[in-house]
Parts: sequence; C-alpha cells; structure tokens
Amino acid sequence: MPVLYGAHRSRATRNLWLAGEIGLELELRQVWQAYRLDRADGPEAPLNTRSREFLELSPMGAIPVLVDGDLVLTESLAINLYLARRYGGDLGPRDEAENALMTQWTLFAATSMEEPGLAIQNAYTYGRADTEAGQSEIAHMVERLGRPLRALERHLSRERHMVGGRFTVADVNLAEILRYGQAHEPLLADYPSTDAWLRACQARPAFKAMWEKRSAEPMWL
Ligand SMILES: N[C@@H](CCC(=O)N[C@@H](CS)C(=O)NCC(=O)O)C(=O)O
Repeated sequence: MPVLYGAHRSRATRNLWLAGEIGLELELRQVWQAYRLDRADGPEAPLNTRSREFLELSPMGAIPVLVDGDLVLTESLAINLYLARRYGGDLGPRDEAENALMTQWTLFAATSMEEPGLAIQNAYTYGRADTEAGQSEIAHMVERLGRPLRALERHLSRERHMVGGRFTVADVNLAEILRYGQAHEPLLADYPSTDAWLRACQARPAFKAMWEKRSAEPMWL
C-alpha cells in the first residue's frame, strides 16, 4: 500500500482528497510541520519536518512525501498527477493531450495562484486581516490573482470541468489551490462560474470526508 507522509493540515489534503475520490487505500504516516510543535527536536519529539529520519525522505524538510514501492516522491501536485495516472482511471488522463492539459492547469495554479492565495490565507489565520497593513497586503494579493482568475473564469464559463468534460485530478489540484483565497470572502464575487465550480468540487463526498479529518486535527501540539 502506498504510504503518504504528512498531516491533514498541510498540502497533503490534495493527496488525501484524491485518494478518497479514487477509493485508494493510502497509509497516512503523521509528520508534523516543525513550527506546529512546542518542541521539534529531541528524542521525545514526534516525527516532524526536522526529524533526521524524515529528512532522508525529504531533504527540503517538507510534507507531503509519497512512498510507493521504490518510488519516493515529493511535491504534492506531482504526487497527485502520479496517483491519478497510476491508480485513478478516469480521474487521470485518457491520452497524451489530456495529460498535457492536466499538467498545464496544475502548473498554472502552482505558479500563478498558490503564493498569493496562501498569503491571503495566512493574513486571516494569523489575525492580520483586520489591520491596515494586513488589508493592504490582502488587496495586493487579490490584485495579483485577478489575471489568473480571469483566465480561469473564461475557461469555466465554457466548460464544467478543467479537462476532458469530467471531474479529474486537474479539478482537485486547482480547487485545493484556489481554496486558500476563499478565506477572503469577496474574492470570487466577480467570477461566478469559478465560484460555482469550486463549490461543486467542495460538495463532493471525498472532499467533505477529507475536510472532516482535517478539522479534527489539532493546529498545535
Ligand atoms: N511545493 C511543495 C511545498 C511543500 C511545503 O512547503 N509543505 C509545508 C506544509 S504544507 C511544510 O512541510 N513545511 C515545513 C515546515 O514548515 O516545517 C509541495 O507542494 O509539496
């Protein structure tokens, strides 16, 4: 059985959601982000992103990591593209053109949407959203997201899904990245097709099951 090293409150959500969609049994080995622990070092510390044992798998000290047989794979989005192709049936590509489009949309989201989205989420999570500096940071990030959101809206006003006219790994990857910006409620007000698509993705049973486990995981240890 493939093993996923990670935590529910991390980018492993992408992999756990996709595994749920596939019906793939994945063993989750809990690895905490070091910053979530009171003490990350020492013999008592739980497995975390600074543990020597974990750094053997991920020299970057980052979760998630997938181990499937001899394959050790980092990068959550690469893990999803692999899981979809290897185990996902129609959640993965049916041909090379679909494979190319799934890669294209995944890289689009990773390179143009993830960083500003995370900055928005962090501003809310760490209580900066009510401050003047926080609001100006959020406004700047919303502006940065405008260009990719317009491109996404154009696509989703014509298509119900990202690739192939059906729900695939591309929808999971995009939806999980766009989720960060949702902390800022007005973000999608001008993008009705994107908003409807994202809500439909998040209404899926596999997303809800993942979300329930994520919500149950303590933020700090
Ligand atoms: N691009 C990487 C980013 C991985 C990453 O930064 N993961 C965070 C958690 S979501 C982490 O492990 N941080 C380590 C730490 O803060 O100790 C991916 O998508 O897998």
